[in-house]
Amino acid sequence: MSTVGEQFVHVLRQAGVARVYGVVGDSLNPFVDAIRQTEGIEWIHVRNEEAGAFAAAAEAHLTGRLAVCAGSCGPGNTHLIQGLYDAHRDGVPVLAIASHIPTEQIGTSFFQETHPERLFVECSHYCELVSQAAQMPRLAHIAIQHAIGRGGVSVLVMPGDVLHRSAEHPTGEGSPVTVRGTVVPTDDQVRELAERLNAARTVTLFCGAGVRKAHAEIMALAGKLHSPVGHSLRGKEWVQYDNPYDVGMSGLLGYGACYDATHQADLLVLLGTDFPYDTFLPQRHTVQVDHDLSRLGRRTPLDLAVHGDVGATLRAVLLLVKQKSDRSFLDDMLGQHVRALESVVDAYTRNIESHVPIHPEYAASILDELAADDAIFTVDTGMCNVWAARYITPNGRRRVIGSFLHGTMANALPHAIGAQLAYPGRQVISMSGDGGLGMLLGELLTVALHQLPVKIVVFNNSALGMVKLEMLVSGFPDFETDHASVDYAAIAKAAGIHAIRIEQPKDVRAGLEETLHHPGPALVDLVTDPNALSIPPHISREQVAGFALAATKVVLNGGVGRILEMARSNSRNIPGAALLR
Ligand SMILES: Cc1ncc(C[n+]2csc(CCOP(=O)(O)OP(=O)(O)O)c2C)c(N)n1
Ligand SMILES: [Mg+2]
Repeated sequence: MSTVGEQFVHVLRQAGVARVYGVVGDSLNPFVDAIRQTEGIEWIHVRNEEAGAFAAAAEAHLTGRLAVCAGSCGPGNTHLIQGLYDAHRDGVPVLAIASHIPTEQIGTSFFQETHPERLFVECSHYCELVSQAAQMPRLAHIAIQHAIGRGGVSVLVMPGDVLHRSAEHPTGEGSPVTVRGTVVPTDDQVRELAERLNAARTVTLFCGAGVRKAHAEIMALAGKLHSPVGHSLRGKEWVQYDNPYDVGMSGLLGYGACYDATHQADLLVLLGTDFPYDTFLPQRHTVQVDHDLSRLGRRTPLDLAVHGDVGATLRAVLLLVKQKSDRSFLDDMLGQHVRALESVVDAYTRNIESHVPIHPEYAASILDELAADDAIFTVDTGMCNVWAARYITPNGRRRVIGSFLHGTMANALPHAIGAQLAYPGRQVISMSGDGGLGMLLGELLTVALHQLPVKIVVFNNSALGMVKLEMLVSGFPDFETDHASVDYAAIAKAAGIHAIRIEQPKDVRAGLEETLHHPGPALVDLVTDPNALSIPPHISREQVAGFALAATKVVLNGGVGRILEMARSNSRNIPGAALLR
């Protein structure tokens, strides 16, 4: 007769789970022992449960399959919360096991007592206490189905004594559903969408992460409508490549002509995007397509809301959409896009190859050049988001993930751990801020322990750069954002990781090459420029605000790498393009 813990691990195997991330401890021991004894599932020891949850989030994000993390009772599982919020916001299927104090002690203020079934409610679809052996394996199935079916986190709170008891019900052979179906819109909605697309003189498509797998359909629709195609940060990896209609990105980190294209079109079509910054949307003449009904219309009033997967909807509507003949709006926007990119690049990238300290944009552009065609980039919250958005060129095979919705620091390295375990053969690159790396520094030890060949590229500006920028923009003098220099290469070496520190721009290329080609774990500590945003001394508060605005524009409108080449080549395809240049 198996224990509840063994039965539970068996159910996880049936759901295709190959590993569980966490830190062992007391109430969790029966579960961990069941993993020890079970073929095909392993325990991945991390240094902080938060990192375990991030690693599971990355694995679920990249594979689309269920990933699992665990924390022991009380403090062990409260650590999970940051990574669980991240997974839940991203809608990726993660199951967390929060082990719990002995059932007979619940409610007595026992040692380490918390109430995980209350704590994790906000960052999960399903969060339940398993208080009897007889509830299993049913609750395990329900938790898994919630995570996969609704897309997000489920939490099972399991007291150690329950995990240890004998199972009361057979485990069964059934495997849970692990693939989601497609949401097909109604015929009426498809017809109405087609009518609006045909009636509008000019149409812009704005794409989010929900356009994954719909690249061909979007290109076909843009071709028929002569539509500019813009994207959010999360949509970029799915739609920006091989796209002759690209007008860039909208939002705080946006660039190019996306904002104008979305505001000047007669009709804006939001495709698979829950883009949160409503002030960047025109708030009129908008239709939206999304597989999640609850998202429709929550950022902007809609003329039409279509409930359907983007690919399925576009395949249906393409049959009814007529070819437009006038492409002047598209051509105007493509021309504007090139001009926007050219002017800022010229202004910002001069002398960048000899600029000391190393300019982060220079380093990011070389990283983009040298990285593998199918590399997975994990990106820290902070200025690394800006560098990745501008410089990492998508191609349909690369992946770029970050904490783009929850926006937490320190995600990149633990995300890289999950990514590398899920894809042992692929190049995984963690674009880490020095603040982010410092926050979960112990995960260097996880990388070393499991000999994960992740490549950690540290943008070490000795500053909380993004916040420095926010302070400047708000007219605050920057405060507590700059810190003493830390030699992360030395720390990594002490942890047993191959590492180099680079201070001169002339060494960046060779240093990145060496790091990327190193067969095992490797870190490159790039000492980057903290002064791009520094305030001249002795200036008034108003001047600070003015200066900050200018500095922000310089940085946020900064270089854009290979995007410019693509925009130039797209604009060359405009009939009469020579006139624009
Ligand atoms: C857990 C957490 N704490 C604080 C913040 C606020 N915050 C956003 S970016 C940032 C600075 C990040 O610094 P670093 O990792 O060095 O990146 P940089 O911007 O300097 O490139 C901070 C403090 C946050 N997003 N998450
Ligand atoms: Mg920094």
